[in-house]
Amino acid sequence: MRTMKCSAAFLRLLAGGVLACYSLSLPAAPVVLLEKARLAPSDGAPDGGFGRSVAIDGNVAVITANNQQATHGAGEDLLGAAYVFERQASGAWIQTAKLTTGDDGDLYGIDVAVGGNVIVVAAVFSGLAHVYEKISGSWQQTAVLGSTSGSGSGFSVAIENGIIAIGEEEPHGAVLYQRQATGWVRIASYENGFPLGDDEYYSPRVDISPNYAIHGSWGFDSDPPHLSTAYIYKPGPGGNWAQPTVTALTQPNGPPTATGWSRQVMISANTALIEGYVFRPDANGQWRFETIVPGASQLDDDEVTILGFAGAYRYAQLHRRTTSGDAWPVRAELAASDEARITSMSSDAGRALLASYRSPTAAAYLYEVPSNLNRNALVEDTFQDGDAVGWVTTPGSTFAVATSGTSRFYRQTNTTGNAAALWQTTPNNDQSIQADITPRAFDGADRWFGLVTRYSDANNYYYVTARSGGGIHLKRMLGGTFTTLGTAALPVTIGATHRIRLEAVADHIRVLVNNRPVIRVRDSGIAGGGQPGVMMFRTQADYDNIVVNENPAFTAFVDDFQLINFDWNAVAGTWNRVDTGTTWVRRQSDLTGGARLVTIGETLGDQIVEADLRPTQFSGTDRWFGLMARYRDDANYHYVTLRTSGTLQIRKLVNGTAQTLVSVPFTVQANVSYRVRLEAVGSSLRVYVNGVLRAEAADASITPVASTAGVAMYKTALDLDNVVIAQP
Ligand SMILES: [Ca+2]
Ligand SMILES: [Ca+2]
Repeated sequence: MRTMKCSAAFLRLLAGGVLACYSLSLPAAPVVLLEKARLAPSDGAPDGGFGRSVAIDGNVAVITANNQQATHGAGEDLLGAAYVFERQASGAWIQTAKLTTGDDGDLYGIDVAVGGNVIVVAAVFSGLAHVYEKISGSWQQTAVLGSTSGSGSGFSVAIENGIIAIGEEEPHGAVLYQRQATGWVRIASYENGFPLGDDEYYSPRVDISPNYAIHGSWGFDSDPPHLSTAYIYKPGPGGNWAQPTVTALTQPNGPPTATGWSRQVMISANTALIEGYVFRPDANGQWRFETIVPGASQLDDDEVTILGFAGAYRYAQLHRRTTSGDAWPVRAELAASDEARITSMSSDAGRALLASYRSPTAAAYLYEVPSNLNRNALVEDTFQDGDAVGWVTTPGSTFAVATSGTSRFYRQTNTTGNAAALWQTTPNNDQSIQADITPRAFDGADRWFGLVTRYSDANNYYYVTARSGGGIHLKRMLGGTFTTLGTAALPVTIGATHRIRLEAVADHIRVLVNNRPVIRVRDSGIAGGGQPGVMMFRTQADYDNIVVNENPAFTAFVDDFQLINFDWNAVAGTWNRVDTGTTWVRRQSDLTGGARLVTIGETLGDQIVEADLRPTQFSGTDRWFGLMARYRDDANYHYVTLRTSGTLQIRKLVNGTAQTLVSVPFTVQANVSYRVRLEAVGSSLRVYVNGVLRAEAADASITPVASTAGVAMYKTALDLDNVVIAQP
């Protein structure tokens, strides 16, 4: 019997301890997507800053590059550029142009917009918006707008339906241009809000839809304050943009904010998104606040899709408006296959474009959003039930469930050749399998243990091998001939547990070690079919905690505290960023009570939480420190405690009431760093310290939806470092 997680359903414990799925209560978890295409500039973006701004419309994607070496005009920035990619009939995205002004210092590319055959690139230091049109198959500059008062100041640009909107600093507002026979003609100039002296915000953000234009006004904290306001313009009779009806919106719930609200504004047909606040006009045309979408950044033209930041920018969330229209749940999680930190995003017509301005490797990531956004169920086998139901072994294999202490696992002891066990159910073409693998003996040199996906027969499958002499290789067996697709370094030690994952998701074939990708290739040699499983060659090995699912794993959150960013919520305690002399850490120094630090940004599935925890001082006896997972709120989460009383405990807090699920002996000392990993996968909870499984428990009382994670302690001072939160 295996434990099941019912992602698309409601997990319920029946009499007799049987887990069952009900498909009534909970919506399905969102699908996890890796990029369909990786868009890399043909010249590698030599001046850096690729991904500063992105825009996608139809088959055209534009990614700007600008390194902005010195900000605010205090020095020179490097040459900006806009790279144009177009989708070919084959489905491939090809770079078709690199646009540039040739001037270094105009901050060309701070913003970009594309609509049909028109691209607009903003250059705020020169106060200009450069307009390009695709003429006879090539992108040509057809106008340079701005530079005089009231003509646009090149900070924010938008285009829709043949009308360009440009933010204007002085007078404060927006300027509209329309393509006419003679060229781009200014048709409206809107002046509203408070012009800001601070050159960090040269002019308001703008956007335009076929029936509305919008700009935001930052506001000013004076007496009386100039409130942050978003101005919406509806063209007058005959579509006259020069004589609009104006609506001014301030922050709707609670006292309006003086500064900062309406910094980010977007409008699409009859929906406006202002700093994550969604507005729509009612039957009388009055704009009404509807709801808040946390982290929201980009509103799609379809009016039902919002892209937002999540997990300290390690992935993006795609929200879809429900058919009843009253909510915007997350329906997809978009991650880059190489864990890039996401800094900019755009979406259109079922595609999303993400980029990482901060990435050392210049790339943008193009996603095709499928029609089915439901994540399929994850299956896990811990072998704690003592059987191996669900596994089919290949001839020449000798598998049996074995026991050591309280742990049960799947042991293979035959060393005459290849040995394998396959997961019996027929999964989707997308297959991921991860396991804790402990080699026990190699029969000779150059032996290996690993995992398989898309295993149709002994001659056709993907596999990963951890080699007896060290190293890990990703291979493909096709028609009986093997090919090595990629390699990475890996210490391989008899008796040590190796956490390895192999994924075949679309043509992304990846190997993860310790929940981080180490080998990534695109390969379509084996497009689908077959089974996932475990495999080894003339090696005795133990397999445990096997997870089989169809989605790629992704790293939702990483923090080594080297950057000053604080993507956390300090729930309790005194937290400071401290330089220890060798690295930056986040230090908790309050010894008077509990201290908790949780991440900003929720994940929607299972969690693997890992960190270096170094206690420096305990006040009193039976003090503790540890990690939290599935943190729903400060009264509901799972956690592990490493205690000065000599135990390690997995606990849960449900409606404020704590309960110990398992307690094992474990000794902690001050000023020793512990690499602690807490896993909450399906109904399983596991704790590893320094890579060794120390305790496990089963609990299904906190369902894995919309939760954060973090660090907790009680009357303990501690240095925190190298936090990683992954979703398997
Ligand atoms: Ca086990
Ligand atoms: Ca650090």
